[in-house]
Amino acid sequence: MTLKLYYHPLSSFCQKALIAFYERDVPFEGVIVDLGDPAQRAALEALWPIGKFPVLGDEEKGVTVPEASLVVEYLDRARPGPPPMIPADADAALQVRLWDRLIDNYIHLPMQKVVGDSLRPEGSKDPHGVAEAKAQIARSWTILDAHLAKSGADWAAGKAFTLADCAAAPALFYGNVVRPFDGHAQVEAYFDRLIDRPSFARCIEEARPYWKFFPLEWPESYL
Ligand SMILES: N[C@@H](CCC(=O)N[C@@H](CS)C(=O)NCC(=O)O)C(=O)O
Repeated sequence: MTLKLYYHPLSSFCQKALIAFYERDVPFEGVIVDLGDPAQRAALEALWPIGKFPVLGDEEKGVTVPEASLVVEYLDRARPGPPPMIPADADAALQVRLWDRLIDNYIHLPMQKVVGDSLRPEGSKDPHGVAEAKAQIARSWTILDAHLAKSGADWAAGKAFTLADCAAAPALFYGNVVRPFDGHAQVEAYFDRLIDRPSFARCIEEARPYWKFFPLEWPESYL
């Protein structure tokens, strides 16, 4: 086994990468990193100075791959096999990357902002930034809802499950906690498909023992 994934089961960006492993049953050695432990954080930073996970190590090739989208893309090349997370057709691949970027930048990162702010001590909170982040997520629900209605497809970038859906699953799961879907029927139906997908259902189950460390209240429907 030469693929090592440095991750934590509760981390949304790590779940994005894990989904791609589970979609194709790609074997890997998982290294759970506790960022609260200075030695483990230092070891992660030695691999990738930004100090964020997931990070993939391919020992056979001597390659380190940070950033969830790149981990998914690397897996497609290093362990090819159906279903590809990025289609071979260049135009289709562009759509997949577009929705991956939209979901990361306009749902996932604003969600992180809201969660991160809840961990700040009193006196250092950023209510204006949190309001902006929630408004951005709300706009994204509207945009995604219209996109899904127009495409009529089950998945974010068409008929096949791709990198865009790996991005969407945890972004919607945690995004809905900080800014609920609020009756966007297409987003809700898409979310139901994502949580029924065995790869993501497995991520949710693996994260569940760590839910107590999440700083916000889980929706009733998740419990
Ligand atoms: N752009 C990165 C973001 C990764 C990221 O933000 N990971 C979070 C966990 S979900 C993290 O490592 N946070 C630790 C920290 O910021 O100290 C990616 O796409 O992989």
